[in-house]
Amino acid sequence: MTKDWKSRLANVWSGATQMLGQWFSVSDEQVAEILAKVRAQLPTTEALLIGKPQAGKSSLVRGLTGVSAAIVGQGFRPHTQHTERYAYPSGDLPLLIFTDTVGLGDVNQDTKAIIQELAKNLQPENRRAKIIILTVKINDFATESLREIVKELRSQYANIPCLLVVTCLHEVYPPGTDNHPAYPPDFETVKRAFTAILEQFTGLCERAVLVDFTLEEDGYNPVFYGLEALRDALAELLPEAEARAIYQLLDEGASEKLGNLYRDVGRRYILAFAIMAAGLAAVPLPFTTMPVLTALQVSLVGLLGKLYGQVLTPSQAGGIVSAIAGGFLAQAIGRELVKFIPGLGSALAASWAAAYTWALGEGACIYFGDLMGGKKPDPEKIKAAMRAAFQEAQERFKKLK
Ligand SMILES: Nc1nc2c(ncn2[C@@H]2O[C@H](COP(=O)(O)OP(=O)(O)OP(=O)(O)O)[C@@H](O)[C@H]2O)c(=O)[nH]1
Ligand SMILES: [Mg+2]
Repeated sequence: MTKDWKSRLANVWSGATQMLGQWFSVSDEQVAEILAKVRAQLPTTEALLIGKPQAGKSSLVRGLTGVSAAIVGQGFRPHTQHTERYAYPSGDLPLLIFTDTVGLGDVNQDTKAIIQELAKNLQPENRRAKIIILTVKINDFATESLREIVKELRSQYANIPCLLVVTCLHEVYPPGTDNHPAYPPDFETVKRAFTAILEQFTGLCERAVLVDFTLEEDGYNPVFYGLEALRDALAELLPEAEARAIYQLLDEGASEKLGNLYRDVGRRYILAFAIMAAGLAAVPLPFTTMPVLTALQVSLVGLLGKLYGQVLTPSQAGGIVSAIAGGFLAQAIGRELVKFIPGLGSALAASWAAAYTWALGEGACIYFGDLMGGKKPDPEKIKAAMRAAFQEAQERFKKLK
């Protein structure tokens, strides 16, 4: 009896490890195909950033993604005359797409051409949630051409919401103020300027928020003052799924400051992928979850590799996924075996998929970090780090359903 039970378990086990082999060996075409399907289901937000030069558009991208606009979505789309597009975390699997207006001067430039190009980005050719984010400095009242652009866009696309983000608050703080007050700031100077700007944009925006997104070296605390208000305003204007994704992306755990620049940026990407993994585990797809998860992770590892200066094809990335995940996974699933094997148990729990993706990303960062430092990656060190990351992440992602 016991023997029988044991041999059955052994069979299940060997079946599972065989399946593991299959899951990890996805061809480049399969990865591309799966990612295309996943992409179509992602709660992606397209944010159209409109504002004068130096108004703080790129800083908004940094606040929302934790990475600079220069790093977000490198090479996502060729430059056009007036707009540039960035995708986060990647062009393959974007959760946020920013369209940045460039060259929107104070002087009445070719406003018509700019409007035309912006309007192209708002066309409903996909089911992505869209929002216009209008960025204005708190001490800038020369906003005629901005208003003209917004008015025109809104008359063409009445159902796309517009959020007014008023930046650079500390520039109008009373003299002698060397840090932010509790949010929202109730300085008379700020209130007066804000009211004046609101008046200018009456009827053009659904909501307005005050922010001050400084640089670390400016010495202001917090660096992203008003980020929660911005998040809440965005969430309120977006459909539910997209709003939830933004909340998760700005989860306080991820914005902790980290010493290591690569790891810090890497974790931003890992978080985004963990969130996608959770979403996919929860949403029934027309195919089993595990290959999708693998494709997602192959894509994540490819992206992290790029960050560390390694260009990888999907199959090379897949090789790394299986190399660093293999041993870890066999251990981690020991307990959850039944749940884990498609057909035997329920779909992967969302928090499990997220935690596993997170741990894998952490492992990959160590792997690439070692390579970059000219060291041979140490499998034991990677496995130990993944175990720790997995446990911590499971706790953290418990609330993802
Ligand atoms: N104090 C403060 N500085 C800001 C804020 N937003 C942006 N800045 C600073 O203003 C400068 C321009 O900000 P960016 O975010 O690059 O502005 P931008 O609109 O992307 O500028 P262009 O890309 O040149 O059009 C940078 O030095 C930022 O650090 C803000 O809210 N508060
Ligand atoms: Mg910019």
